[in-house]
Amino acid sequence: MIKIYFAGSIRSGRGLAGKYREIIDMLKKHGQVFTEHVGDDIAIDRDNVGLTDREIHDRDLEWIRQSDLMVAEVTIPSLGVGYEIARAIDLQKSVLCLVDRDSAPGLSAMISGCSDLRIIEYASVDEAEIILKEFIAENQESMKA
Ligand code: 6K6
Repeated sequence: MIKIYFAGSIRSGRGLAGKYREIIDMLKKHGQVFTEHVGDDIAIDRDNVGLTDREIHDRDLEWIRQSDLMVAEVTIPSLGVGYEIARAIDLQKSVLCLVDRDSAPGLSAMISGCSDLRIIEYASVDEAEIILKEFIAENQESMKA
């Protein structure tokens, strides 16, 4: 089963948490998602209670190492998401960035200008699903090769 790291804003704003949840639910049909809590405020508190920021960082980085690919929802600019994307690229992971066409404040040039990233605008989660299915299938093919 393909292992997926989903990244989305936490301390940088939770305005799109519902979208994250829908995307995560869709990704779960295709593989194992390490970071389900990113779509769920109650789970963020439950899964991280008692953990220091160092422990959260080290655990999340280990999940990035173990993952086959990363899907990052980058509409809300987030230091944590940008950092995770950079670490995933350094670890040679495939990274797909999703941008909500209606609510994007403008992507950082360090994301939009990065040739290691695939960046896709989407208007609905149904539209994103088509793109994500292709991305997952491509990665499954290259894992077999
Ligand atoms: C609870 C309340 C506030 O923060 C927490 C617990 N924090 C985190 N728990 C799990 N993952 C985290 C946490 N903070 C950041 N991350 C990781 O960075 C997630 O995998 C997200 O993809 C990303 C969010 O970064 P920020 O800078 O928006 O918080």
